[in-house]
Amino acid sequence: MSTAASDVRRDTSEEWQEYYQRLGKKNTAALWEVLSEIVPVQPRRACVPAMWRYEEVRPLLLEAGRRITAREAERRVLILENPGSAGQSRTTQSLYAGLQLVMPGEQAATHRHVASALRFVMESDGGYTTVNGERITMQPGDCILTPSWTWHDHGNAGDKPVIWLDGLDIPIVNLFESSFFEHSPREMEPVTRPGAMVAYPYARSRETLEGLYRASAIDPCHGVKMPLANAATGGSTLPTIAAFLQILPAGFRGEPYRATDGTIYCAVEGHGCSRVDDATFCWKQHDVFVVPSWCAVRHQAESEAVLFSFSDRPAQKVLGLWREGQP
Ligand code: 1HN
Repeated sequence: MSTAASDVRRDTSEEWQEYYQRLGKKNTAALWEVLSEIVPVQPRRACVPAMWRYEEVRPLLLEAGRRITAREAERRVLILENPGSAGQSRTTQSLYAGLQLVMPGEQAATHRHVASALRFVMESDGGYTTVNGERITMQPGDCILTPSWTWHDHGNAGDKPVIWLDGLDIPIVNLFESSFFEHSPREMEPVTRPGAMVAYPYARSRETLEGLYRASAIDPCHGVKMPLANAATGGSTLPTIAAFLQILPAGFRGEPYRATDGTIYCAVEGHGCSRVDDATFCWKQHDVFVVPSWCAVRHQAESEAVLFSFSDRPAQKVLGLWREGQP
């Protein structure tokens, strides 16, 4: 470890302390005391690698279903909180993820907020989400977007629990202190945008991925990884969030990769293990794991496997912050 100038300059003598106190009184502070902390040589992260096993979290979510209604809760969600930043309602430094439950016959209220959302469906037979008045059916594996400030509600017309993974850019919105939220005064919002623009049915994306898999070379780190492009703009899935679907061939032994976009993964098909820095997460369908910023990840798959993932990559790219590399 190299010693930063600020480490050697730090002076605790009474004379300096008295000076620092006078600085504090005038709302000033000595940069040389904090520089290496506020501008680290490489990302210093609070978030840590973590995994949530579906078979462990699902019963807790169903228990919430017995304890509180979707109406009472506004949204009945268990936040997948990063253990490195407990109590901060975040999964990576910049993104929030949670598992949401809608019980048969339930309806979650219509509201809108500045934060953008995506939903990745785990269990649904009759679940739907409404975006700006357009009802979109939820099927397992579907990804559905709720762009910033669009009205949305959720319902379950079936007779089994509907469960999905939510991804929102809440920590980004709150970093900028630009959050607004409101309830709809109406029961249903009039249709203002075509729903096809915000829905990625799994059957369709899986077919596209399969085509790519047959036609392209296997990336040594990612297998075959495909972004879910925004149908309206051709750009990233959402302005702040990019979602991906990737296929790992049976027996895949990936090389390590790291990037500054902390990424949330959800296993869709097959099983395998991902090594994230020193942690190893062996996953199967619906398990969720997080690869924090600049942590090396290396995926391995026993059977052919499909992973869904999302990160803040487009936000970092537009700000000129994004970096990647092979450690
Ligand atoms: C929200 O509106 C949803 O609409 C899910 O399903 C999670 C977390 C925080 C704030 C709003 C939803 C949310 C949320």
